[in-house]
Formats: sequence, C-alpha cells, structure tokens
Amino acid sequence: MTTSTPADDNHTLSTAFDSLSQRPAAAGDWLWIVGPGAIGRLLAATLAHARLREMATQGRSTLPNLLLVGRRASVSEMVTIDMTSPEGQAVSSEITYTSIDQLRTLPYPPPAAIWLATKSHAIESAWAHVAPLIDSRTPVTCWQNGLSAQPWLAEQHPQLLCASTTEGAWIPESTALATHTLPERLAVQHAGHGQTWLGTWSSQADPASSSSAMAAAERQVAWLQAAGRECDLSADIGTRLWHKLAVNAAINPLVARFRIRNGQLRDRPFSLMVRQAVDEITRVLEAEGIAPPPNGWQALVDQVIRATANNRASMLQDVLAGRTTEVEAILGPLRHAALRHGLSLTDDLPLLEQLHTQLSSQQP
Ligand code: KPL
Repeated sequence: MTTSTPADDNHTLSTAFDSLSQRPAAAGDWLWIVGPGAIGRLLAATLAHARLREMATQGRSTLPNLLLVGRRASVSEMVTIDMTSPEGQAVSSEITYTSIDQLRTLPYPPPAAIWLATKSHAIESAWAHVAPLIDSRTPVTCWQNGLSAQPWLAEQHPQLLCASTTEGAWIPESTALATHTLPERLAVQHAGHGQTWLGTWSSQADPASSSSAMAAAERQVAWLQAAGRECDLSADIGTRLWHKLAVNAAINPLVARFRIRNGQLRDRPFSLMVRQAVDEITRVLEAEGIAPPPNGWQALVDQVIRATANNRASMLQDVLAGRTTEVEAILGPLRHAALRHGLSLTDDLPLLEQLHTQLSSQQP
C-alpha cells in the first residue's frame, strides 16, 4: 500500500478555479465540509475528483462546489488534497479552503448543505461559527462517531441528517501539512473501501421539514454514489449509529488503553476482555431496544477486528498523539442508556466503566 504521493505521479485536478486569484463560479450549489481530518479529506477529495470528471466528460456536474473549512489559517484560498486509494493509486484535487474564523468574511453564496466532519467533541465550537451564517432550512449532516454530537445538534437545528460510514481513512504522519508549497497540501490515505448510510435524524416534528430533510438525504446519497462510493439511504440511521457505536465501544477503549493494534485483540488476555465488553454492551443495547445484527454482536465485532487487524484505531491514534479522544462520544451514550434503564455502572458494566475512568483521566 502506498503511503506517500510523489507530486510527479499525481494526476492534479483543479476545481471551479483556474488560478488562485479567481473567485468561485457563481453558479451551482456549495457544500461546506467542516473538519479537514481523515474523513473530511476523504469526502472532499472523492467529491472534487468526481465533479471534475463529470465536468470534463459532460460539461456540467450534478455534484456541488466544495468549500473545505478547518481551524487553521491557510496561506492560500486553495489546498491540494493528495488522496491515496487502498490500491495505492494517488489522486490530487484542488479544493477551496478557509479557516473557520474567516468563514463569515467570505463572499461565497450560502451553502446548499453542510457536512460536519469534525471530531465529536469539536462540534459545539464548529457550530458556534456556522450557525449564524445559515438559516434553519439548510441541511446539516453529522459525520461524527458515537452518539453525542447528533442529539445535541438536533436540539439546535431542525434539518439534521446523520451519516454512518465504514470507510477507513487516516492521515499519513510525514505529510500532515506541507506549507512550503502552494497550494498547501493535505494528504489522506484511504485505508479500505466501506459502506456509508445516510438518513434523517428522527426527531423532526413538522412533516414539511421532515420531507425536505429526506429529499436532502436522497440528494446527498446520490452525490456519493455518483462519486463511486457505496452509499445508501437509511430509514433508521439511529440504529445504524448504535451499531457502529457498539463496534467502536468494543474495540477502541481496549486498544487505546493497552496501546495495541486491533488484531492483537484476538490474543489472550485481550480476547477475554473483548468478550466481556461485548456482553456489557449487549446488556445495554437490549435494554435500549436496539435490534442486534443478524449474527449477533460478538460475530460483528470479531469480523471488524479481523478486517482491521493491522489498524491503529482512531482512539489509539488520539492517545498516542496526546489529543482528546472520543471516549465520551462512544462510552458516554452507553453509560447514560444504562442508567436510564436502571442498570448499575459498576455491577453491570464493570469493564467499560473502568476503561471510561482510565481513558477520561488521560484526556489532555
Ligand atoms: O472505526 C474504527 C476506529 O478506528 O475508530 C474501528 C472500527 C475500531 C477500526 O479501527
């Protein structure tokens, strides 16, 4: 698998801009992707590449113009995303970029949609910048792990969509950001092809708002499909999010605590701990009324461990880099659900509770 993308090998693409000084084409919808982490870069590069391909072959595109929004200021208004596919192919795409602080000063039309791809604990601060710039009809899609950002955002904004994906991506360390070249370069390794589900958050009371959220979800699924990704509409995204949370809760805290790769969970003593974690998770999800996967929770978790054996899971990467982890977004909803259903954290979830305490105490 290729982990770097030598500039000469790259097939450099440009978006609606021909030069750094030009303003974006006025026509067409804009999608803001907030959070240039691994998944944000993967989504931006995927759509930008597909949009340019459509432009080249059909002279127009069904895909939106893209604005990537990050915390850091960039020297230029474009960045290049160097994406390496799981097969080792490198593709580079130029994408309009702004820092979140500059967002309100930019002369761009209001976005047709917003994808929030930050870590779950960064959602409130991202939202504080974005909310004043949009109206209540703008569809906003949460791409966060866990289940803490989504219910919080549903309280703030009526047009809420959620995505759950098994696409794997990470940021190659050596190419985190190269500021000496223009445009600045952001690398992403697409580690493995997966499946994405997109759906509307269920708590929309008003039918008109709910049907326009559904239309937005259908449109966004079509964007990803047009870009060649496996993506489907989910009528029950809440259950999909719980399933992903269950897998993350069985794997991430253990590998982060013991600083091991996912595949080492198949060996003792960790295999016994995975079993116990799955038992505890099952207890909570049964109480919450979440339907199990067809072959049961243990089989699902084993299958993901096998498929990602060589991975350093996201929570381990965060621990190793001294960053805040998503422990609260992943274990928090299980703990709250347990308490809601009268379970005891110490008696019914002893392992998860211990992991929660240990990992929470290590947060920077
Ligand atoms: O999604 C993951 C993560 O790293 O957060 C898993 C499934 C644990 C794979 O590494």
